[in-house]
Amino acid sequence: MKIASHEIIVVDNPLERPFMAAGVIPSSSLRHVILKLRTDDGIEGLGWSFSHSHRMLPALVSAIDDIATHIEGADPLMREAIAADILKVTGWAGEGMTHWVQATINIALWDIAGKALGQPVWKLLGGHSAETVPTYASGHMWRDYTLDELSETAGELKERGFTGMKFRCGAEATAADEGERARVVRQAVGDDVQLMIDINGGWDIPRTVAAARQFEAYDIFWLEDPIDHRDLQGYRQLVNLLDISITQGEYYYGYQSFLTLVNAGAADIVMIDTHHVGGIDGWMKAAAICNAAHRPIATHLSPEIAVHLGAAAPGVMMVEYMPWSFGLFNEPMEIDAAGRLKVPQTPGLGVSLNEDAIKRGAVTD
Ligand code: SMN
Ligand code: MG
Repeated sequence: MKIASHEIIVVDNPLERPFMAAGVIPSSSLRHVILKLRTDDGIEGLGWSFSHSHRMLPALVSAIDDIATHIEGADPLMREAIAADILKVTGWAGEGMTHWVQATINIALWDIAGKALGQPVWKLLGGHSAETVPTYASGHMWRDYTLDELSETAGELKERGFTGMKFRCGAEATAADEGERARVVRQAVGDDVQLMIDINGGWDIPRTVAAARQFEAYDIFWLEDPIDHRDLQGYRQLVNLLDISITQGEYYYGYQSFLTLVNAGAADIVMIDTHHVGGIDGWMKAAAICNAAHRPIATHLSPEIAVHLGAAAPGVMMVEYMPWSFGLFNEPMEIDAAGRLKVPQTPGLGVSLNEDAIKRGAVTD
């Protein structure tokens, strides 16, 4: 089996409501770059990347196109050889977009592997959870939500069956105001829902400690990315000082950086982003580092892929249920009566493109 050809499509997928996150532009849709990677025996693997910003997206599309051409003729099951070959010709560009390119290719290669072998990806990765994985609702309750909106949305998510959910803080004038957000969300959902708070960086240590003291009253399951991810000593201090679990890792590129993170004791729970670590193989390596350091893992974004990672790797505490690509695929991501995410049972990643949504959102310029 050989990689024979590819096609790239760029698609905007609308969001229910424009979102605000620190360091990320407000946007009303998410732009996806979808790679269809085809083999000489007729298998098509899907890989994808995405961004809220449209800037540099043409460069990413062009880079994926260039590298997909570069690997034509390779055996798609030889993923490590392909990754090394890609690194040889892209390493000069350093971290960042090179990981997005590697990830998009690697995800498509895994989809091909699953389809070629007739197995879901999670099982080929060494599955241990065949039915469901723990999940929490994300993608709502951004920083621009008022207290009333937070309360209403938290109640709705609980109604939908979620037993965990994340909301955002970090834009309020005082730590007490941040605490108010936690109070209304906790009040809306009662005692038996896990609540996470994401700051996306920007706080210093005194502000984090002051806010965490407020949050403690509302049984917050984790506090995510309060300070700059590069401040390893700061994170180590917070991990040691606070009772609330500190989660971080989504901003780290490459699986190797997770060794630095865990060795520094810079997180209670480690969040690994599939694209930032260069795809599914990179994610599994980062997860193994966390396993060895006895740190629980949370996935970041891309639930269609992350559900496989959660079903394959030991130590995955949570799969983030982020709805940004919902509608682009025919297969809904379903939660069961216990609020757990159902694991796909069909070969490969188990997703197929919804051609209507692709046509509707096609970006042609
Ligand atoms: C997040 C990630 C990417 C864009 C916006 C928000 C957030 C999360 O940090 O963890 O979901
Ligand atoms: Mg986050």
